[in-house]
Amino acid sequence: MTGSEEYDVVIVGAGFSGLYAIHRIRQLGLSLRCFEAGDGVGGTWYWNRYPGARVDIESMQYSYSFDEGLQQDWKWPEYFSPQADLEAYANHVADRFGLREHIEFETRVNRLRFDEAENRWHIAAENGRTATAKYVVAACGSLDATNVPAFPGLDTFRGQWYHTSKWPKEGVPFEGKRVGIIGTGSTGIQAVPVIARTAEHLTVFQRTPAYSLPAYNRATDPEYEQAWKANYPDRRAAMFGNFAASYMENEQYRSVFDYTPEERLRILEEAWAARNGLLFMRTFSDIGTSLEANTIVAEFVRGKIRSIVKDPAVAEMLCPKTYPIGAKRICMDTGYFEAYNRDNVTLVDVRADPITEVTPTGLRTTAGEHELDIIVFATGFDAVTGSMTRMNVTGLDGRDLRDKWADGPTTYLGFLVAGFPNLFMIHGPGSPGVLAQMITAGEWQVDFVAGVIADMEAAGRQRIDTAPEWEQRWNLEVEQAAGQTLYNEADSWYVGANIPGKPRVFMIYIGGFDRYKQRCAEQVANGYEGFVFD
Ligand code: N01
Repeated sequence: MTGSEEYDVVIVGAGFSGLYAIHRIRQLGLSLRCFEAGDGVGGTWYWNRYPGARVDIESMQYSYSFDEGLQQDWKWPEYFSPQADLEAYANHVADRFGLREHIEFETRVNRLRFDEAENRWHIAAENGRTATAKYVVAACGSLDATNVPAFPGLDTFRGQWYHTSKWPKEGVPFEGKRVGIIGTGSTGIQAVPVIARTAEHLTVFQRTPAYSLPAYNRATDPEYEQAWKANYPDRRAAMFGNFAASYMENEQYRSVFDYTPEERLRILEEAWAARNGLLFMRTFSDIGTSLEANTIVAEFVRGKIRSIVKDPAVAEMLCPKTYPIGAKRICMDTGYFEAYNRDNVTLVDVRADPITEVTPTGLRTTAGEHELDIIVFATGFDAVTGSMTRMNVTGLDGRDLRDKWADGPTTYLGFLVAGFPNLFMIHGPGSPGVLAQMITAGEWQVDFVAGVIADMEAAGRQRIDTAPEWEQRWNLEVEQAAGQTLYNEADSWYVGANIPGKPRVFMIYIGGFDRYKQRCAEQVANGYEGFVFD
């Protein structure tokens, strides 16, 4: 379909939040259209098809809550779903609720311009599609703008190269191939053991070692599933009131220092043997806030790495020592460290021996050339802000969002940017985003935005904006919340450190999803305090 059509609402992205936004906003009786870059639904779980891609939050809770019939009917075969199951679920939801008819696929939005005379957004996509809308809901993901480091010579490489988040649907055969993978974050850690099983040789290029803990994935136990299905309303209610939008039970939640060293060790050993990584991180209450507590737990994890990896020199290279455990997103693996005990896996420390260029036949580091047939970039994303700024967004007075955010993103309550009226972000900077369970938190944010739009329409208002002073106030709350944790202690994508030149700002509200909800609701109840209407 071509031509500039007028809608009340345009939604960008048909991932989990975008799909729910279609469902929810349609209930308001407004006209809407969703533009999606891919040729299918699912967002993150559409794009990330790399070997081993799997969610690390239990699927019984990492799923929609808005429809009781859906959550009763759907069966999750595994505790932590692989990409294919999550994509199948997104497709089921799109069909079950008749959402697909509102989506235009292969329509990557690359221009969003606010026309202040009309109070409307003009939307354009790479394929030439144009539209206008009173409101835009940007549900375009926190981890979608791909980061491929600018190594010289990539265009000369005669083999194949892939970024993990743009993986070919038909898959990549590794049999008989010399494969190099750059990056050891959550993605690299999931891919390494799987690629190692079939590649002739796998060379892992590691810049910073990651703390990774066992995932303990397994087939869904029928009793566990039944316990969830019998109690979904209560458990969902608990999740909506929780700091991480997650369901937690049997919490042992006291300070490391409430225990003797022997008790601590026993608790940590029990946790390591039975709890997945995210639960392990909640063994004690102060792992994320006290450096001393954190160091005790980090040393325990380093001990585990040393006990798994047989070559002591390789084990030492794999031990993270330069930042607190949990200050970068904790990784969860299935056989990651064990993969280094295979004869066909080699580890290269590219901090000591940096990659200098891609050659026609491989990768060169300062120490020499590594001949490769396939290079896998598990190098992450221009996270949180990249999916917004790459759309070439201009607001009042033609101001570019990239200029506005040159020193770091500013938002009011994580969803509205001063000077960019009627543009609502889901999981935007300054929201709990990636530090809360994203499907549940996304549902809440979509409901919140739908409420704002409904109020606007009921009052006959044309424009909702905020003011820089309210952005400053909210940024201060975001900063203060982060300041009470150890998150600033690591060079992570949470602070933009993975992208050369990106300002170092902690971009996520870590004060808790529950607190965030309360703050949003308070400001609205207070007569939309901090908002500016026209
Ligand atoms: O990306 P990352 P990711 N030269 O940015 C390295 C979610 N996720 O795709 O640490 C050499 O974490 C970089 O090194 P360094 C999850 O939230 C969830 O793995 O910057 N190396 C790092 O090792 C996660 O946090 C799931 O020094 C370079 C790696 O590449 C987020 O997505 C699964 C480099 C990038 O790690 C992102 O994870 C997967 C360079 N120039 C992802 N540039 C689950 O739910 C970067 N690196 C399980």
